[in-house]
Amino acid sequence: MIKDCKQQWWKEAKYGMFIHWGLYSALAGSYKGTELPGIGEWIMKRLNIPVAEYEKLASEFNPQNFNAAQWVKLAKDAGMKYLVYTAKHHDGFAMYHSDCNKFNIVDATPFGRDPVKELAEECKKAGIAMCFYYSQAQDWHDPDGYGYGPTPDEDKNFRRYLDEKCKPQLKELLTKYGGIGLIWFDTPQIMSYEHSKELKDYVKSLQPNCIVSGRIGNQLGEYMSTGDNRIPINPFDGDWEVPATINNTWGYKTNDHNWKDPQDILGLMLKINSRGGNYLLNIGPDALGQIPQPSIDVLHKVGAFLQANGEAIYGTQAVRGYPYDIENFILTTKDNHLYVNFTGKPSKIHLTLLNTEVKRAALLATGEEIPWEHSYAKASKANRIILSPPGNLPCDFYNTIDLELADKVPVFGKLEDL
Ligand code: FHN
Repeated sequence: MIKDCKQQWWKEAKYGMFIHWGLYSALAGSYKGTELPGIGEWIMKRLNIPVAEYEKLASEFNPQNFNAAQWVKLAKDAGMKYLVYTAKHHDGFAMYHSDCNKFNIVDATPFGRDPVKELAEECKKAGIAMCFYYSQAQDWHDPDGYGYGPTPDEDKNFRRYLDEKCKPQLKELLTKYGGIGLIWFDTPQIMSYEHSKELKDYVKSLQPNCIVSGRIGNQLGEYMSTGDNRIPINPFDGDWEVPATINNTWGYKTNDHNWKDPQDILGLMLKINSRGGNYLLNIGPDALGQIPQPSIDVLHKVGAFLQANGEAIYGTQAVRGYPYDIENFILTTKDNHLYVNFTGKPSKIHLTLLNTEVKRAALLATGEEIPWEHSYAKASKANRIILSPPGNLPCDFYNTIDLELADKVPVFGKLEDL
């Protein structure tokens, strides 16, 4: 089913910040000397930490270095347009001040501050959409949440959990912090169609413009959420998003050093945007509220590209019909502009099968015009544009040539015998 989230800001945003932060961040990937092999936020479940033991983490959770202004500034500098914060992950701990459940960062920790209040204020100032991740089905702290204890989920009183925790918390999130861009539901598991529908309707009744993410369950999401770190191989119709990590974990892990570099991240972003999607890139702050330095560094470098070349990203549409997969460039498009995002320092870029007239070719970052030649292969009726970028390129990792065309994209020829 083609999804339409109906919110223009989200369609144009293309790049957002995911934040996985919770009590699991304090364990940082190991418990009582046992190293967790997988993603950090699953430590309670995977290492069988009893609820009573896990609760004790709260009494020591004191992220003294949390600074909402710094986090939001990082998102802004990185060129991200929305921020999705884990208000409650599967461990059931609310990372905001919940009135209906004491297992939350204000009531259960010595920290005593409400990060959401601070983040929402900073987002508002910065023009970034504040959004929440909320684990609507799994709750390892509530006896009727999925995944709690050994009882099969089918035997739980999910209705009670919905009425006493999930819906009251959604109400808090959607009434206490101003306009919320979207709720990022996750892992619906065996939720019934009626339950997914009820939660979606509930969100809409509180904030009609708040988008309901793809993982509400039962195909009721307003955009398609791909698998984690999974990119559709072809341009994909409708609204969709790829949630993705910078290293291998969402929640902070001391020993995960498998950081992607700016070249990787930009390549992934361009690929996703080129196929019509949004890129939701995660950071996992630590127990003190500090964002790992490698994440900060990579986000700044990607941000530098976006500051110079953002026009080739924000508000773009999927590029449909270009028949070749060419290694050193990725195309993005908006109206009658085709953006050639290329790596390295090629002296020539061959763009074949472009069946329209080029009006102007220029580096997006500087406006410097680029010479191009046009050739036409009569037999295959194939047009070819050869671009000659300058030796001195303004940006690291990727540069962008803005081709102004006589027609709106798609304007590509078919693959035929040459
Ligand atoms: O189980 C979660 C996981 O911890 C993480 O939050 C990701 C993010 O997309 N979602 C689930 C797995 O897909």
